[in-house]
Amino acid sequence: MAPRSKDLTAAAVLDATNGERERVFDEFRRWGYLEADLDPLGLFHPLEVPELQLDGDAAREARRAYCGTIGVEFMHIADAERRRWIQEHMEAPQAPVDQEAALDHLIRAELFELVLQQRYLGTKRFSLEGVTALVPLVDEILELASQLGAMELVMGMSHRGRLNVIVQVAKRPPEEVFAGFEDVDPRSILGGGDVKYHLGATGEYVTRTGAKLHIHLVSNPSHLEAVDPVTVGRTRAKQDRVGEPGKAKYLPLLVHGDSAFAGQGIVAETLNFADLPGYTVGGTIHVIANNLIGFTTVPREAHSSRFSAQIARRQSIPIFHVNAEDVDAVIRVGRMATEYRYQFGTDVVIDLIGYRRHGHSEVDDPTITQPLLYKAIKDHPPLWEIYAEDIGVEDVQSRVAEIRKEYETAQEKAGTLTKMPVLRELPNYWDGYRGGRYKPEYAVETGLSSAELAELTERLTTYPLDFHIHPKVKKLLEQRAEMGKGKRPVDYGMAEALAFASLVKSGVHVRLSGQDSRRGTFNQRHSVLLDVENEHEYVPLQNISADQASCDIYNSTLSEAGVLGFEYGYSRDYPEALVLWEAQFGDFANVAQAVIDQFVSAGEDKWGLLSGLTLLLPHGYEGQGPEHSSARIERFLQLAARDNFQICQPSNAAQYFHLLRRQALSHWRKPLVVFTPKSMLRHPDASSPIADLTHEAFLRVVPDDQVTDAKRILLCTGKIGHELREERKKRKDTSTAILFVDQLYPFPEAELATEFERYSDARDIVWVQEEPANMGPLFYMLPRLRHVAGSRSVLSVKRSASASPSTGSAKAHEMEQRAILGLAFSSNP
Ligand SMILES: Cc1ncc(C[n+]2csc(CCOP(=O)(O)OP(=O)(O)O)c2C)c(N)n1
Ligand SMILES: [Mg+2]
Repeated sequence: MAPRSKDLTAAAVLDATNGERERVFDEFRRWGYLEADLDPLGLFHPLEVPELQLDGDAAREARRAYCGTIGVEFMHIADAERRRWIQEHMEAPQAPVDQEAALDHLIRAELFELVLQQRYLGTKRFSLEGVTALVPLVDEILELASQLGAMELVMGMSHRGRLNVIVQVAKRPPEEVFAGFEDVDPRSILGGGDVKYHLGATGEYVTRTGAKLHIHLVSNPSHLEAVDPVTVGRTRAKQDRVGEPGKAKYLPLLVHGDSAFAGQGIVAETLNFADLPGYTVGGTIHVIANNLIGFTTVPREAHSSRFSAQIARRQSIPIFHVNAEDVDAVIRVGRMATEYRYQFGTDVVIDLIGYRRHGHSEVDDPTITQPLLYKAIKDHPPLWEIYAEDIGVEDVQSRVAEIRKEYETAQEKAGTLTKMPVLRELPNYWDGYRGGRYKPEYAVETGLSSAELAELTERLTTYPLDFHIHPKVKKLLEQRAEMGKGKRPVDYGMAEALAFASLVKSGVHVRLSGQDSRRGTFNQRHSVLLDVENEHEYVPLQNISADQASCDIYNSTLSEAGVLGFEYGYSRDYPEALVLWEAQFGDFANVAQAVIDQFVSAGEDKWGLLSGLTLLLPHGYEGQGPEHSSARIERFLQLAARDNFQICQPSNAAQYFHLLRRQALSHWRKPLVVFTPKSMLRHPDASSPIADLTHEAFLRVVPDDQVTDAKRILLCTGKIGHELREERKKRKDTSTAILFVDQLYPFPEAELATEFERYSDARDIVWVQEEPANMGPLFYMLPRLRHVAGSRSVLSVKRSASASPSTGSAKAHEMEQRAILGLAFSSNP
């Protein structure tokens, strides 16, 4: 039956009303956050958005949802379902909040700072006051996350409020933190250790509903935001260890400063990992502890966007701005953000807007640079006071006195401690791995039998019958098959494939990432075969044996600091794996210098934390100009001390094979820096007979088996050694021994002494390098060589000191190279 016309009209009116209401709401959904009431001090004024100057019931309702103390940016999210999710949650009535618990968190957080302030006046603690709502916020995140399957929170944060978080979130007993202020045991860490607001901590959190969550606060350096990719990489490793459920079980949380979030590029690099197969962790929760200041710098000087959080807008993820003094709203945001992360598996950003009670640190006077702001802050009551009044709690003073007493007792206890407490426990997968100085007992045999090599070769060079392979790759695999059979010398690409294959076969997980690493920048790897007709992938390294470990090789984003940080983090939670990061050219590693300085080289010294991360850095002077020649060997050697890492340049394919296997199989867990070849990748001089892969182990110094009775010894590392041997052949020289130092650090003193003894008639020992005098290993080698050489003279040949690593002219390079070779063989270099 057709509807009567009266119904039609009513429906049309209803439609029109709904349409109008939706239109009004949409304006507020889109722009509401700009008019939201976000700053507790009221100094960061809401904007007046023309589109929102609307009257009527719908506008009033929409304003209540979107311009209160929560402002959410979400209309840039491409996915309609996700927008609808946010919309429904923002427009729904508010669920009740456990206000008593929230008040308790606030009092605890504020009093902790107060006791520190009173007992340790004049020391830095980077107080949380002004954004103490962080504590009930994290509590709510943990409450929800545990309901949704989380077992562990992996948390990265910098200085601000860190000590408070160690006590309130990681649940370390407060006396452990106070002990840091007492500096109870300085002798135990002479020359090492770190300041108290950088150390990591672990603990157990019990949620309001009684669930237990492990908390892991990651150690971090002063370098703001450098810990971000490390935290995410650590989370990924923990997740990978347990397979698919890992994404729910391990939740990463990053707490950022507002200035740092906007200013540090590594934030953008880390955000960019969110949805990438090799790097995703199913969503990181980002919290900006936004005090609207960075040291003395105000937002209008710190970012070109209205909110520091807006760097995250390039991603299809929500940004929740919330007034840090509306505690209930903060908790509501924590709930929404966590549910969203679990629902959609993406990052979310919470911009917690408050203020900073004191100066940047407590020894800094902020009234010099922000006199008016600090006048306002001086008269502003602490949040617990405001909240207690809001929710009508009367006997709050007795609660305050009780908590203060607890902290004071803890503080007195700290004064009686004689040993610095260790704030963290290591997971048991670190059992059996060793750091510290190298000991001979860490040596491992790395050779494989011919039969094993043949079997691996077979797996590496075959693919399904119906696979349409690219003709060039086909040829490469045919050549590799010949290499495995000893019909052709093994090159670096094959040596690496055999090393990886042998490791995964024996159960060692291999993970390598870097720019264009799947194919290899120099066309040398081809770890993934692509069917030319349908682009289906076949990965020989994933088809080695039925019970093999996985071999994951990823093309990384075009980032160095972020990716290296991630892989360092990964290595921290997967000590049994061979984890490698590859630079496209070695020089690009300097973009990741902060990660190298702060984590890779110093992590053990500062935090007692080990890593077996391997860096592959293509290096060598080949006339490609200042930027593609040098991986800056000198920088790594300068960082080397107390056996903190291994620095090697394998001179041939077999050496590379043994080195990779040594790194995975030894229980000495140290970062390994490998200078890898470019032009020598397939060069016959640097290729190896397959028999060399059956030898016992990596040679720190590669002896010269062509000269027995030398008058001179040329010492070098890398490509130049092959050029020197070629030159020697041309000159028909039989009195010069040429040795490769394949391990630069730890210094192979015993091996060199043996070689020098072998050539007892050699009077001159000459260090030859391609690098200019102010670069390369020269500064490092000379004093050490003199020590080993005794009365013999130690000379050197190198390029003249230079401000840039090399010439930009290929011809000039050739001339220089000839001069080096000539000098090396002249009697008076
Ligand atoms: C990479 C880096 N650059 C500079 C500094 C020095 N520094 C320490 S804290 C700070 C201000 C940080 O401001 P913000 O990110 O807003 O955090 P807040 O201290 O306000 O919590 C600066 C510049 C640093 N630690 N790291
Ligand atoms: Mg700040």
